Amino acid sequence: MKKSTFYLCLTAILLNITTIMLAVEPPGIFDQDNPAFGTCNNDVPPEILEVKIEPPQPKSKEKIKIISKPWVDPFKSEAEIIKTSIFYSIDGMKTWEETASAQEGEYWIAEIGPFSPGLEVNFRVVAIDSEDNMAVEIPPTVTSFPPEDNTLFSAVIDGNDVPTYFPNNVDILDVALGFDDKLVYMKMTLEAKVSPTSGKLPNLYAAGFRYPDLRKNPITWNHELTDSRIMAYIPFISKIGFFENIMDVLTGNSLGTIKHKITGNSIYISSEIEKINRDKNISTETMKKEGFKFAAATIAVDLQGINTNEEIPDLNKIIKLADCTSFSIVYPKVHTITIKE
Ligand SMILES: [Ca+2]
Ligand SMILES: [Ca+2]
Ligand SMILES: [Ca+2]
Repeated sequence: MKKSTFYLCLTAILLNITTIMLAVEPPGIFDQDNPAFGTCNNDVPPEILEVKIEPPQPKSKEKIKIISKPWVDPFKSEAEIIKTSIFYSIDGMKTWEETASAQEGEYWIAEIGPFSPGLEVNFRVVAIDSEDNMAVEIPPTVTSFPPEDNTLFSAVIDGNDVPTYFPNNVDILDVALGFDDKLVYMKMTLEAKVSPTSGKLPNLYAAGFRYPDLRKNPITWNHELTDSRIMAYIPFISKIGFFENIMDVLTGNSLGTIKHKITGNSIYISSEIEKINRDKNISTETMKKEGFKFAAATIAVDLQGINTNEEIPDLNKIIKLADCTSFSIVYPKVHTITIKE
């Protein structure tokens, strides 16, 4: 038995958690072999263990090697890194150029430059594995709300899914994140206009943030997103915000200070970065350095099922997954090089 399978079984037995992300899709209006779920049970994203440049203090006329070490924990996932890209900016992070990295053993190496003296070069690393999960560095460049598109960056991989399985208003096309010093900004884009219901059931648009995540605690699994911080919108009951967990989305209150805007096919929500962190003993700075786990899903929810006399409603009965994305480790950071004479 694989170690990860063992942990899965052990956790299932120990915790008996009900969840939005079932290994077997829940019955209901979306009860088919839904391809929109993609690889959402392969939830161990890659991380970026190391990023360095050579030479360490590049001069003009010198090419710069960017050497990164992305990794997927082989005890938890069979996936491998298949692509690592460097995105660099020489105009103060307004526009970005992509350069692919070449694999050399456990390192991925890209070459940029040379650049003129005094220039500030920013770069960020994005690594993708064979399950479409990624590790992504996202610079803190947001200056307004809703954020400008060029200050937001794709944080997961998804796309247009087969329309026969569910309406386009719950088909996630992209989820982008952005940051400033204090806030995290999310933009979820659907294929059709954001709307209150699918069939008879209200829609729930959700993005899960998890820190600490399964990298620190091996006895967690894909269902850990149920207990993540969740940015969510339920248009049917005008509920929007950043919530402690999935139950609070349905019955509790939002955390922190929320801004939101709905424009056609897109949902924008912002909140404080520090609210992502579930462990008060770990600083927000450490969390930024280590990155947090992220994924998004759209869900049809039976709100009437919550208003029963049961103290804890059975999430399996009231929640039906429509679309879900791949998983990422998101690092709110950017690398900066100043070119010497
Ligand atoms: Ca999908
Ligand atoms: Ca579609
Ligand atoms: Ca989709």
